Order: sequence, then C-alpha cells, then structure tokens
Amino acid sequence: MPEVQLPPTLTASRDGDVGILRLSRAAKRNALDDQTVIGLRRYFMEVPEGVGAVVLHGEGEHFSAGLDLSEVYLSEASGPIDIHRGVLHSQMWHKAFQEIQFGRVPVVSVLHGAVVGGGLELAASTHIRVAERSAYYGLPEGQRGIFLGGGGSVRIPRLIGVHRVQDMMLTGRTLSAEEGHAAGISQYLVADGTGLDKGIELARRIAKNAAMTNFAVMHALPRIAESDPATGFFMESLMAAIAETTPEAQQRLKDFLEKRAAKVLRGD
Ligand code: 1HE
Repeated sequence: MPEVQLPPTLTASRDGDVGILRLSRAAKRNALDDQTVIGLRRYFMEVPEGVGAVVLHGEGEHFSAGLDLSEVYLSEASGPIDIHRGVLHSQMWHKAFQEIQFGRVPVVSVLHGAVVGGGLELAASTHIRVAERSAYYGLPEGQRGIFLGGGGSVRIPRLIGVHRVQDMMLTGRTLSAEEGHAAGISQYLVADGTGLDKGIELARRIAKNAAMTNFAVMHALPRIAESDPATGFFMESLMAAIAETTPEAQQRLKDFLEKRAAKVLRGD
C-alpha cells in the first residue's frame, strides 16, 4: 500500500527500512512522462517515515527509454513553439532529480536493458548504481534533435567525463554494461535477474548507518568535492565535528571500544 500518492506509472513498496520504487510503464519502456517525473519528485520529497534508503528499478525489459518523446513533439494542437515552456519542462526534471540526489535518504538504482537519455540522467541522480549485464547506456539526443534536459550535462560528465558524453551524443555510440562499469557509471555489475536483490542488500546496509553520516555523504561530500581545497577542508572539519558529537556516533564508538561492534573485514 503506497503511503505517497503516486501515478499508475510508479509503484511503491516497502521491505523493512528499505523503500522500493518501481518504474511501472513497461508498455512504453518506462519512458518518463510528466506525471512520472512529478511522481518521482513527490515520492522522494515524502519518503515514508522509517525508510532509511530507497531502491529504484524498472519493470519489464528496460530500466527506462528516457524522455517520453510524445510529450515534447509539438503537434499542431500544442500551439506555437514556446522556449519558456521548454525551460520550465527541463526545470521540472531538475527539481525531481535534485530531490533524489539531495533528498532525505540515499538511493540505489538497479539498471537493466536500455538506460538511455533521461533514463541515464535519472540513474545519474542516484547515489549507487547496480547494473545487470543486460544494461546498456545511450544518449540518443543527437539523433532526436534535442538535448539533455534532466541534469545530465551536469551529472553524467562527472561520472564518465565530458569526452565520453560527447562521443555518445555526437556519434550515437552506446556503452555496454561492462563498458559503462569501466567508465564509472555503475559501482556494481551483477548477473541478469540479480540486480534487485543486490540493490536491496546494499540499501539495507545503507539504512543501518547513522543517519547523520548518510546525510553528510549525500549533502556535504559532493559539495566539498567541488569546492576549492581550503573551503573543502574547512567544511569537512565542520561536518566531522557535527557527526562525531551526535549521541548515535558516541554510542557506536563506545560499542566498538567495548568490543560489541563488527570489525571491518576483507570482502565486506
Ligand atoms: C516510447 C519511448 C520514448 C519507447 N518516448 N515512447 N529516448 C529514445 O530515443 C529511446 C527511444 N526508444 C527506443 O529506442 C526503444 O523503444 C527501446 C530500445 C528503448 C526499446 O525497444 P523495444 O523494441 O523494446 O520497444 P519499442 O517497440 O521501440 O517501444 C515500445 C513502445 O514504447 C512503443 O509504443 P507503441 O505505442 O508503438 O507500443 C514506443 O513508441 C514506446 N516508446 N521509447 C515515447 N522515449 C529530459 S531530456 C531527456 C532527453 C531524452 O531522454 S532523449 C532519449 C529519448
């Protein structure tokens, strides 16, 4: 029973402290129409109480075919070309994906089949990407005559470099799951059909972390990484002081020192 009002193209469920959100528009290869993008924003703004991490995955053979092209095709009924409307449309995506990247809890995406255009932009806004071997990545905007619009120009080059994004967009080149993994898209590469279990396993681990550490990793780390070093070192020292003085950190430190906490072992 979804606790958040969602469109029929999204299905929410729960496994303990892990929220699971499924793109549920397989007939259209999980193409992202406006109601789905707005629904994504709403879900991540209202992540149910008690959920410590979310897994995002797609129904059917593909994670997502990207932007629903029928919504940007301007038929005669759509009225005159309106640049302002285009900007607002892109900004609607930005707001939704910001809510994922800088939201309440870390998000693990599970990728399979086509992860293209806006689908790759969506994946890039999540924190951990688990790719099944069937996954492949493409940015067919060049072929469609359009451009990235869901924050991909900002996020995807940070994952794989401007040169690879230019190659994919200019030549239509797709990357296989293995190529994408080597380039930096996915942190995990798993067998077909095992991605969701892996994603849930990772999300369970994430949900067990101290909430302040997860917050710092989501909100402080990326900003520190992009700051000039002097500002970054100072922001890091502040974040470290905030985290270590929380009661939860103190309890966890005590548990370790009194031999009640797990050690860090090879293969963890
Ligand atoms: C769609 C879309 C879509 C499928 N918008 N309707 N994205 C693309 O350019 C990718 C376009 N899609 C494809 O290349 C293929 O559909 C797939 C490789 C993903 C899957 O192929 P396949 O053979 O399994 O499915 P299909 O027969 O092509 O599609 C099934 C239906 O989904 C069909 O509709 P139907 O009514 O004829 O059954 C397709 O029209 C529909 N469909 N993809 C609308 N994308 C914020 S800016 C982001 C910019 C971008 O994302 S650009 C990339 C857009």
